[in-house]
Amino acid sequence: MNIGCFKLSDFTDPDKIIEIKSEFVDQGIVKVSGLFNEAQLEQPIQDLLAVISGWSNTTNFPNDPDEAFNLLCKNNVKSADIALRIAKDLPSFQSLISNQNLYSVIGHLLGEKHLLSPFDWSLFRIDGQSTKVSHFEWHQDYQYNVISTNAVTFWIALRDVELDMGPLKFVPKSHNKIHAIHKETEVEANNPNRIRIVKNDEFEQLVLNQTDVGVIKKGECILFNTLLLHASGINKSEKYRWVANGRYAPANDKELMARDFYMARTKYPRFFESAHQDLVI
Ligand SMILES: O=C(O)CCC(=O)C(=O)O
Repeated sequence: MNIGCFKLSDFTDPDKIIEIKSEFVDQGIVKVSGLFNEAQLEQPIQDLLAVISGWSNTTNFPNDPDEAFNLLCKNNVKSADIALRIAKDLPSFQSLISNQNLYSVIGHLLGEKHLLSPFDWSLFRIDGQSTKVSHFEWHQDYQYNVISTNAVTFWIALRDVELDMGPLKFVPKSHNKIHAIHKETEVEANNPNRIRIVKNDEFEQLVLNQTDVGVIKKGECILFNTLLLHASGINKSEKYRWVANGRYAPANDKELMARDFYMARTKYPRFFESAHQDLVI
């Protein structure tokens, strides 16, 4: 097993909470099941299909999400990108990522009651053979969002993610420093790899310890520290990988408060460069 697996009911037992927190602090990542019900997981997919079915103007639009998305990509690759933007704005997606169980579990991991979730940094991901544009190279989330160095990324499987579907790759225990990045000359807001980590000897050594999260069943949720090195696995299957992800951070983080809650946003994607000038090469 590559990752510590826990369930929602574990968070009612104080001893178990200590165990989960210590796993999270040590490894930088855990998996939690039982946070969401079937309807919460299914509604964003169904709502997205309904919107894109109307938009694509296709008669007999498939009911099967994989077939429907495949048809959309085949008709026009750009449509897939647009669909992902629509998906993030669906109230059922917003409701999924604001789920109370998710909030409470992350609150336990951080030992905090009040959390913030900057919605710019949530993603509805549908990754398949035809959507390679969304593939993430090795990175830390912090440089993208600059929320807090202890922010937690959540990654919810909306459908089973099998081994051939590109399980998320990560380096255990790699969450103890902010890596330097290259200075970018052009801002490409929609390029997932617009922030490039400096691949020095230390980085190369770290990625030798890479592993992946393995099979993730529908509804299971991976939680990891914003400094954990991670990357997309490649989906080699015929199916799509349906995932919702986003970030939560303590509302009382000292650095965040000192910056009057200023953080990177879609509008200010290069904030890391001014907040951490010493880490831009
Ligand atoms: O799901 C993936 O493949 C990668 C997601 C990711 O790296 C991120 O959102 O930071």
